[in-house]
Amino acid sequence: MPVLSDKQVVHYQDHGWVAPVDVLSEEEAAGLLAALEGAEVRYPDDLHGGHRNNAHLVLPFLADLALHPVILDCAAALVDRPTALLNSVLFIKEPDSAAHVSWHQDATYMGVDSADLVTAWVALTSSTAESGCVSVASGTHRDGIRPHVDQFGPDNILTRGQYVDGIDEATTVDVELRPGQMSLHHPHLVHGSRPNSSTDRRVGVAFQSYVGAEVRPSRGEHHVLPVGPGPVDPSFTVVPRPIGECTAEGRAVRAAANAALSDVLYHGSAERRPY
Ligand SMILES: O=C(O)CCC(=O)C(=O)O
Repeated sequence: MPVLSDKQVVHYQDHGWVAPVDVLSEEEAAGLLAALEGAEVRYPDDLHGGHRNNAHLVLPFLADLALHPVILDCAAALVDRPTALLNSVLFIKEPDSAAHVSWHQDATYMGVDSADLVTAWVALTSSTAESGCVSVASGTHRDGIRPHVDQFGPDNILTRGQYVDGIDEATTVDVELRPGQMSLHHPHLVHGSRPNSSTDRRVGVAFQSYVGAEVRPSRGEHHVLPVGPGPVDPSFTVVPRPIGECTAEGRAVRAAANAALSDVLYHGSAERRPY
């Protein structure tokens, strides 16, 4: 039986997002959080806020999560024959921190020619209104890409600090998740998140995004992880799953993927951040 019910698929189509979806038990999520926090201690240069992209290329347990059958089953219900994962982002907000994400649409700078993609945002801690969970402007995926302004704010943890004006905050929905649950969102959905005013870390992994079989790069190189069963189009560069934590090979694969991603995300920008 598919993981997502027909009602959930219709909710996604109508609203541009669906949640919560159970991926891991709370115990499994706590195990992955401990594994991630252990890796942050062992490999501080590889895993920090300025180096948050594509950690699944150096951490086998994150690659396993990217290929979790529940996530892939949901992706297959929402896009046409998903073949690959473009990127992942560790969205970590420290306790009582000003870090936030401005209102934006993912597809704006992703450098692919289609919106047949879906992002899976998996909570490894609880993610609540107090801790700055993802908030969504429901239904905004229907109106195409809106103009974005880059602001590069110091506490804005989005790449260019890009934002869409005119979102009525009163109408947005806080997508609260318990550890191990995920939300799924459409690449045209306007979303963002507020600061973490709780006393705990808020840790989420965004698998951004699973692409349908007909999606192609429109700009730059894309280093992708195959998610099968169909072939990945040769216009994408296929990368391997890591075989150990932060190996020399894994680091090289990630560095190349992140350099290519930076060229895509910062296209046309005078400024670049390290992520
Ligand atoms: O984790 C957050 O606060 C924002 C996540 C986000 O913007 C995304 O997954 O596209």
